[in-house]
Amino acid sequence: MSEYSALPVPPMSIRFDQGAGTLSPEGPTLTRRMSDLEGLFRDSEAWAAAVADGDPIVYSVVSSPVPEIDRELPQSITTIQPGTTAGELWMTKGHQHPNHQGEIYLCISGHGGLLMFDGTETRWVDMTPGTIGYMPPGWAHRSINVGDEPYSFLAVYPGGAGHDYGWVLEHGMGQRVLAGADGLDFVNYVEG
Ligand code: PAN
Ligand code: ZN
Repeated sequence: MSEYSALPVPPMSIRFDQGAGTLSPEGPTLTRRMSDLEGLFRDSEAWAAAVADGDPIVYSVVSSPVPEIDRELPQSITTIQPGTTAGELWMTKGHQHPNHQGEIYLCISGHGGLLMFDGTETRWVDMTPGTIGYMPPGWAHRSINVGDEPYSFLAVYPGGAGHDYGWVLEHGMGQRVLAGADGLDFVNYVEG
């Protein structure tokens, strides 16, 4: 207990209430509506129409009280609603960790996918309850609900990792994921 004599948070247990979608004790909660996803869907007119038509909640993120600071290990649970916009499955914004640190996701419920992009190559991890997806340092990541019920997953990441959303706006994610007639359609990010 040398440098860390005053811990920001004590040792604790944290409970997730699946029905309510809440963590206890809780930290910040984020709600991402369609309007928060500007510039991310392939069809910007369909995106604008969805914003005008009720601006639905696409996903929410509940966090524990563990702070996003170096050496801490924050956690959050993201729940993405099922849906498509011009065929493109609903998703998170996606980001890169500027400090290039690893992260894990654990699927809790529903059916999703984890799309990773290192600027050149893309990777896809199918996420069903019990699956742990690993994002190595330097891989931008986006989560996508590929099912017809809400998709929830736990994220655990280094507190000093930071979140760079501009990276995805600039570089894309390599691919997009659309709902096809017989399953998922992966298309190139720019052409699709
Ligand atoms: C996750 C994400 C969360 C929301 O906790 O932040 O799923 O996605 P966006 O941050 O891309 O909107 C995580 O990867 N944290 O590092
Ligand atoms: Zn992350």
